[in-house]
Amino acid sequence: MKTDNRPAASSSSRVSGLGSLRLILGAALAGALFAAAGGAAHAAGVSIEKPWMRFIIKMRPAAGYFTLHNGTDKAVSLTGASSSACGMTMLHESKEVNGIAKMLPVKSIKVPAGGKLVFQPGGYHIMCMKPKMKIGDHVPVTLKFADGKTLAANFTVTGPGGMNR
Ligand SMILES: [Cu+2]
Repeated sequence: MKTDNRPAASSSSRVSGLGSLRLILGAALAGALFAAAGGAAHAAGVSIEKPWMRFIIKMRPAAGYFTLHNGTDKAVSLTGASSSACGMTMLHESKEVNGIAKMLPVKSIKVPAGGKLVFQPGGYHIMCMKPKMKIGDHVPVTLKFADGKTLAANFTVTGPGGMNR
């Protein structure tokens, strides 16, 4: 089993100049009331690749990972997520600060026009605070963007080893 502390493997695929990190835990909640019904799918061009959720035990938050592709000619900003399988969700970034692994709440994450952003262990993730799932499930998650649009995907639930084991 791996620790979650290493830097993201492919830093080149990550977006620089990210939205500011804030230590305001409630920030991610603001969007959570939006668009649960998922009526307004995001315009074609923004897509989710390989969504998966790492689940350990019910008493611990699960973490959602995916690659977000922005095929449009405008930057998009991810501002939150919601899932009926998570209770509450938050956008987090794992970081090593003075040698100590931390998770920092993130208010928004920008994906440049034509770019992509990789959510992976050791970096960005959706924290699923109260997981209601089991390994093998496919749980619905709706991503929310600053422009009010949403994008839904089913995340495959894995155990601690993730998709590779
Ligand atoms: Cu987290």
